[in-house]
Amino acid sequence: QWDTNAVPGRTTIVHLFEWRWNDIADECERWLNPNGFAGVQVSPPNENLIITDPWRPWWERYQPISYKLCSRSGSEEEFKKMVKKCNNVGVRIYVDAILNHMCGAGVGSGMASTCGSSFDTNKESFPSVGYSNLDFNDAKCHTASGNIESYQDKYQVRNCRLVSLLDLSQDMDYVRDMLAQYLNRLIDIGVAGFRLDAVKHMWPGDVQAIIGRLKNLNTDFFPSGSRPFVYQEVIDQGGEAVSSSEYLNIGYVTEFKYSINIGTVIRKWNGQKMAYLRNWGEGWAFMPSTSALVFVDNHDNQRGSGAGGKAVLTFWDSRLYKMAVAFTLAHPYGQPRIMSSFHWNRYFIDGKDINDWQGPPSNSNGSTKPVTINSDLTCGNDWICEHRWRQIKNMVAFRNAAGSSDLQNWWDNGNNQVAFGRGNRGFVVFNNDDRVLDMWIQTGLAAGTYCDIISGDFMEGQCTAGSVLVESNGMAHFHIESWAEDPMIAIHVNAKL
Ligand code: QV4
Ligand code: CA
Repeated sequence: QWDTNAVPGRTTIVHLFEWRWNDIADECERWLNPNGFAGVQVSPPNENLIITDPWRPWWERYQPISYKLCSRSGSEEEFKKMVKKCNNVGVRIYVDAILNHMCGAGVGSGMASTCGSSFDTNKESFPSVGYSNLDFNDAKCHTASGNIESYQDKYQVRNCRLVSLLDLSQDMDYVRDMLAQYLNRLIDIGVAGFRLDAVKHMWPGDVQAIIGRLKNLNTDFFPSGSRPFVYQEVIDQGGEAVSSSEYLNIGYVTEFKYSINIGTVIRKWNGQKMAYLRNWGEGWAFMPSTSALVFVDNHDNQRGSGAGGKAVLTFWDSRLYKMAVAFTLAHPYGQPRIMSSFHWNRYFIDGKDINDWQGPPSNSNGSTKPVTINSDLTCGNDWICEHRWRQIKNMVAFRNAAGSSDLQNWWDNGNNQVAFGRGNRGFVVFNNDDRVLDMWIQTGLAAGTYCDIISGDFMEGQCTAGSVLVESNGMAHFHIESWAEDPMIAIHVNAKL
């Protein structure tokens, strides 16, 4: 549960939010494998409610109708093909699994679902799973609305409905069976693990019991005895009845403080400065590094929901975002996940984005548009593909090169110019001040010329842009203008001339 099951030497997970299975399969072969990505978090593959008001929001996929594998991302056959193709090139698949609930309570009945399964929310009936009203928590919830009304009461948080979503009783054998069966089917297909949705809203003992029923991974792709990697979505910024520490013995947990704080520091809000990142990680009261799933933004907080508010950095603030992602990938704390987004018509009215619901680029019949690739290797059809941005793609390689080397040779100017190395494997320098950085700094690297993988690529033994000369004593000279498009430099041993 704590091993990503990645191919050795690969470290970074990318969330290909709302991508089609066919596109992910292609991306594994043409981009993720050649660039050393560890794996992909995919959107929920199971059947969900079709919502038409608003028109096909991305969040309809968080309203399950059954565990059949058909969704806007594709069919069961396509899903299987993707898993196989990706595994065959050493890229793992992690499934976003919704175990807490089914669809919203007020939906009614019908067959407006992505595989056409019927349901009736008035009777709490989901025939294709066999759930009836006996399988939901209603009797255990004591709020007037039946919804979670206070996050200060752990019983409400676990036993009442999250925004009216029908709340499953994970303490019941039948529910545990259905959920474990769903996950085990995915394991048989060859997935490497799970992002568990809304874990704060399930009792730790119940989550544990379900995970305990899971098989080992499919030996066509993994060594025998391999356990699924598990990372649990628990938003804990402090101040609530439920804390992330309750789940650390089950698997990894999302560290939302990471996302909120890295945004605040890089934006230089609240008097924060990069020099304070010297003790980043546990020193900032984050959970232990070996439990922390870390990210600059996720699919919720990049559009203002979840947690983090306006501090969160996203592709919309690309310059600062690249710095935050580069810092995250250079720093040894946590298991990183990077976001790959689609464009939506963000439009703020009174501070609220009225289009935050918009789903992926789609055709008029609601089908998701394919990811097209432009000649400059960026994506078309409104797919942002942050994971293809040179600076981000090359920092994934940096993290792979750094491996388990310790953070060393920290340097800062007491303000927003900082630098650090990873043993003798890699070194990064950031200038987030409004004055030039012009310094000799100890890198800890062996003498030689290294490509700056931020301003260019290391290709066929050459640097396509800047390079850094490390002297025999490990010192190197760095010059970074404050107005540079990317005010940072990164070098590592796998991009050495
Ligand atoms: C609304 C009202 C309710 C009302 C109900 C009925 O808010 O009070 O009772 O109508 O009329 C959508 C709508 C939401 C609506 C709900 C039910 O946005 O307004 O309720 O459907 O019809 C995603 C979206 C949600 C969306 C949900 C289901 O973010 O907006 O709700 O999908 O479609 C907490 C949790 C954390 C959660 C986070 C967002 O602790 O677990 O909120 N994060 C995860 C996912 C997230 C997902 C869910 C959980 C739910 O990352 O994407 O929510 O699966 O912090
Ligand atoms: Ca619950």
